[in-house]
Amino acid sequence: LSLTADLARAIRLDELTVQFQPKLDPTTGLVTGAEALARWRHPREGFISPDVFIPLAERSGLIRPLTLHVLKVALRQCAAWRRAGHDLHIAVNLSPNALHDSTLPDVVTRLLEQTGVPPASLTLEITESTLMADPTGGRKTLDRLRAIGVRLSIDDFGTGYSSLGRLRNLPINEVKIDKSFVQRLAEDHRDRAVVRSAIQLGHALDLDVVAEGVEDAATLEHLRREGCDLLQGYFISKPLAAADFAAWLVGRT
Ligand code: G
Ligand code: G
Ligand code: MN
Ligand code: NA
Repeated sequence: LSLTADLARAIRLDELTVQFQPKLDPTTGLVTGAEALARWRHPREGFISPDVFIPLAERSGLIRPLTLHVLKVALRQCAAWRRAGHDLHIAVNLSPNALHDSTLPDVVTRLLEQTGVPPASLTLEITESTLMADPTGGRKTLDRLRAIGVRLSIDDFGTGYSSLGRLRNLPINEVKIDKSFVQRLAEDHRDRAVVRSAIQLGHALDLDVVAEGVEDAATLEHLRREGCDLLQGYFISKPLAAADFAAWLVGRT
């Protein structure tokens, strides 16, 4: 209970920060964007994982202010990069309850207007299990977000038992193959088969295909050859604070 009060305060006082993990286009070698990942450094407990505080926020009614905070920080950062001449897009994670917030599309519209980030430069990542657990609940919100021009991505793809019929009918732009299939690609032929099928399925449905969890050069090269559109993982970079991200970006060109 007191951790909940601490989280409410953390959101208010900017104790909750955001890191950025680059996404690489393997055909050009260019960084095209970043995923925003929330971080909480508790004054007494130290770093608390999002795997702990996101579910806490969901249970305690704090997910709306938290999502708003991360969206705001991420879009402001994206706008700053774009002003500095980096044509980057930004991806933000949505948790299950965020889709049930009927004000979300209006909030997103307002934040896009305030920051000047083009709608198509914002991707919202929603886990496959969220989408499949609740086939109709969030659909209206998804449709309204798509109508704004925001991009939608299925996160952790491959772990949530999408039916092919559902996948075909969702208003999405992208699938993001879960890192559990990507991390051991180089050693495990079954993972290579799953990833190849996911890429082919995504492309057959006119979706962009992103892979996360790229941890070595062999995996990057394999995914490039297989036609994966964007890559993310520790081999490219771990998530970085905004200042470090800008320095890293400039340093690699
Ligand atoms: O880097 P990592 O430990 O941050 O992330 C752990 C999990 O927390 C991932 O599943 C990630 O999607 C999730 N996560 C990180 N930041 C956010 C956020 O701002 N909102 C939501 N809903 N999930 C997040
Ligand atoms: O669940 P989601 O995909 O949104 O969250 C991404 C999570 O994966 C974050 O916790 C992030 O820190 C982590 N991550 C990013 N790149 C790698 C990687 O190459 N290997 C591993 N094991 N985790 C990664
Ligand atoms: Mn994600
Ligand atoms: Na994921």
